Amino acid sequence: MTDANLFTRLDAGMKSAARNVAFVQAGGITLRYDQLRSAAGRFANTLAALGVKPGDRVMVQAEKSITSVCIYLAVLKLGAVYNPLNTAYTAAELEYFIGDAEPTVLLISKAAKAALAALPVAKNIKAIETLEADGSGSILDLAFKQSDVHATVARTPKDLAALLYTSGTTGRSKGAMITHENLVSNVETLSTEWGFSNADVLLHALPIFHVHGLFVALHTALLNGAKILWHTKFDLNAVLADLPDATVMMGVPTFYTRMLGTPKFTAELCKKLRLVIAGSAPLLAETHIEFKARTGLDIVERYGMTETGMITSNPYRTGERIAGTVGFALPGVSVRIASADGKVLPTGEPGVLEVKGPNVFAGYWRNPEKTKEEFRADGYFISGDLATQADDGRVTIVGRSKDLIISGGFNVYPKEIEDEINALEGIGEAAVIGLPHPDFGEGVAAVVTAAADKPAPVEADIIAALGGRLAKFKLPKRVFVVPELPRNAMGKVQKADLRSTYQATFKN
Ligand code: MLC
Ligand code: AMP
Repeated sequence: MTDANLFTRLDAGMKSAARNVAFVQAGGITLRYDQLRSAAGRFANTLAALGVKPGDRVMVQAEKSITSVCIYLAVLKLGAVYNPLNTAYTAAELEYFIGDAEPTVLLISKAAKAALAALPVAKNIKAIETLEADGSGSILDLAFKQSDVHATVARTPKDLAALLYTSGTTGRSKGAMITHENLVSNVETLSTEWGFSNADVLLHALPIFHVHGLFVALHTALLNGAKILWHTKFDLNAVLADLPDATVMMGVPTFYTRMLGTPKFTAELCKKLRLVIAGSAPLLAETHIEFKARTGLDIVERYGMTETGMITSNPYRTGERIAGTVGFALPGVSVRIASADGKVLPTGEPGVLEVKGPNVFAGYWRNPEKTKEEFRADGYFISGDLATQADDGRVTIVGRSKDLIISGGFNVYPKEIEDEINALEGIGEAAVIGLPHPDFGEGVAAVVTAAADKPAPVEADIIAALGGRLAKFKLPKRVFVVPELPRNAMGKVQKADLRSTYQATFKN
């Protein structure tokens, strides 16, 4: 059997750049590729000693650090399944993920571990080790005692490499099962399409618990043995300070609107930049145009999903990058536009984008019904994004058929927030909507009614009550109390009316 393990593929790039710098972090911390490879071996032995076997889940809820990248690589090397979680998730949210993913090992900060100890579900985990924001923790202490030699476990293309949770329209998150083939095919395609080489220097300021920062950005750099300017978060001034050394930058639209918001961001800072990628949320055409006017650079907007990796990209080498469009299906990836009942529509007509290819995930974790619902009989995955496709194949995303809010690149499903608000004392009913937001693209807002014979709920009380239960990025930034919600003849809440009533809420 040829080994299809993603680690093996990335390792070829890392090995060829053994003496080159892999990571540079503020404060002078650097790590070479040979050191990264040896750390991956050390952590693989550490996790194996904790009982992790091929196919087991390793759940990681930790702040972004170079140590967590080493652990990610170790999990791949072991043939286990990497299961990263947004660091903003509360203990209440974590309880669900642990019960669902049943990890063998959980890596988490010391503070969060203490909060978790009381949860009955935590008892099923073989080992809970700590990992702090500075990369230290009990897992690192254990790793120092291990050898750095660990043979990579061979995987088939269909074996799982990662389990990534995406929130669902029904309120509960679903684990997307991502295979080695998904990741290898996507990184090879992107590396070629976007012209990566070991001369590249990537400015990495995205979180590494989602597809964009973990797969798109990290994989393209590692595959090529490129240098990574490592930012633990997006800090505008730190990013501007490193920009003159970068050849590639990747970000969500909020990164670019924040950069354009300061006169300190100039063409001079971008003189080495050859590739600027935007995605995870719609990039406003005006941001694309303003970026070009300021820097002379045309942002390459691409489109993707957790379940599919990258699906389309604007052209890097030849062809126009058109503001407001997401470009063409990547090589090997097939897209079509269909009606809600699955009929393929004529060119130019708006409909739901469906996608098929080696990039498309293996289904939802322990959820065959949901998996079946989201796939057509001929294997196309139903994205839930509304799009048009021109004669030449160029795709434009025009909306969403799924009830989803994307705030600063993070997905928020209204149903989950509505369920939490409806469970609060004194609430009649809640409708959660996304409203235009100058920084986050969309901002979360809720419109609520009082329960029968109860006093009008108070905005601050609702936000405070949700605070302990939901991650901060999901919290409504405003709550409006109304006598009743607008409904159509069928009794369905008219969210479009609410969006129009409150559309100026977050405007400057
Ligand atoms: C932080 N906050 C947010 C938020 N991020 N609220 C709504 N939406 C967000 N995205 C909260 C904070 O908790 C804080 O609350 C307040 O808003 C202000 O925070 P901030 O300091 O301004 O935010 P910051 O830490 O700078 O974070 C903003 C950000 C970050 C845009 C840099 O959200 C981010 O890195 N986003 C990237 C998400 C991403 O990687 N998506 C890829 C998904 S993959 P308070 O109460 O403390 O004031 C995918 C597939 C694909 O979609 O195609 O790529
Ligand atoms: P996630 O579930 O976090 O992977 O988010 C995937 C969703 O992000 C997609 O279904 C789209 O709705 C959205 N998305 C990603 N890239 C783009 C883009 N370039 N333009 C518009 N929407 C995007």
